[in-house]
Amino acid sequence: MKTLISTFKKALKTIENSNHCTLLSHRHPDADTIGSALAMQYVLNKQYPGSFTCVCADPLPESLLFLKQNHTIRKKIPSQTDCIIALDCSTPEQTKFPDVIEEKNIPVINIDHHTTNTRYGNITIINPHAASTTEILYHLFEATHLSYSSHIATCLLAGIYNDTGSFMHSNTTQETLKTAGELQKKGAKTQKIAKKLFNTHSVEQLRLWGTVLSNARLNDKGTLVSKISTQELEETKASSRELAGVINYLNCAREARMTILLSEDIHGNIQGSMRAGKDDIDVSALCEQFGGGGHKKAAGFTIPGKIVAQETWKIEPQD
Ligand SMILES: [Mn+2]
Repeated sequence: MKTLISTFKKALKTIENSNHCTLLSHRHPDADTIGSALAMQYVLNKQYPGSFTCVCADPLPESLLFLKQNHTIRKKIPSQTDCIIALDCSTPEQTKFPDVIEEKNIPVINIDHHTTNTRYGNITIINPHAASTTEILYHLFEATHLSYSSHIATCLLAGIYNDTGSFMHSNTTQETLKTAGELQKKGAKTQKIAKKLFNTHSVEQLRLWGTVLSNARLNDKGTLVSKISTQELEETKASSRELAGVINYLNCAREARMTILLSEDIHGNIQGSMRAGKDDIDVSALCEQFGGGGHKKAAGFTIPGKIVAQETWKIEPQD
């Protein structure tokens, strides 16, 4: 953490010398990437004279609209940008603006907690032991005495809640729980986060999850695989974004060593999500074989193609 703090101080110097910083979140935004961007925007706005814009290429899901100032998030990088801060984005592609990041004309600050982060950018602040990017930010803000209000504490805690699955995933460390306690002390709205992030489902979404759960098949290696085709998705009238979260239910299966969810998207790609049910499985290594990545216990990939059913036949001998 010590080196990260001194790197952060260097980053603050770069930010101080910029007129217009863009704070980038990853595509298919979650509470960690958005919570991080909004918190950074607030803190920097208070401290530095330049202007700060949050940018996310994809629209926010309804569950994140309780985070204050979310209406200030733009879809495109402003042309006058002279500094980029990427938050919770393991690769430049994750931002949907890889060209801007790789042009190398402007400084890029990369703050993240993914083990698979490719360390792009001029300044990298990466801690794979942190449960969320917001957990890293909490420590950076504390160390540099950057103060913030209770609604920013809510943004930071929302990131932790999201990435630990309400403190149920194995990335929940002593440090994570301590940080969550500190954020609650600073006025973070714990109940609101739990309700907005986890207990808001449409009927269509429940129907979609029902289809995913009933499509689940367990193979003889202990892998639970489910799928959803574009046609099945249409039948439920839910949006593909509403798939988020269902894999954690699949991964509840007692028999499953690992879980895979395959879903077709409208661009002719298959989105794959994997979760490890047991400690000895590294799903990020598996997803990397398909050009994806993520964490040891939760990872994903995208490949062009369609899902096809495979049938096998066998003879059942009669006595
Ligand atoms: Mn994250």
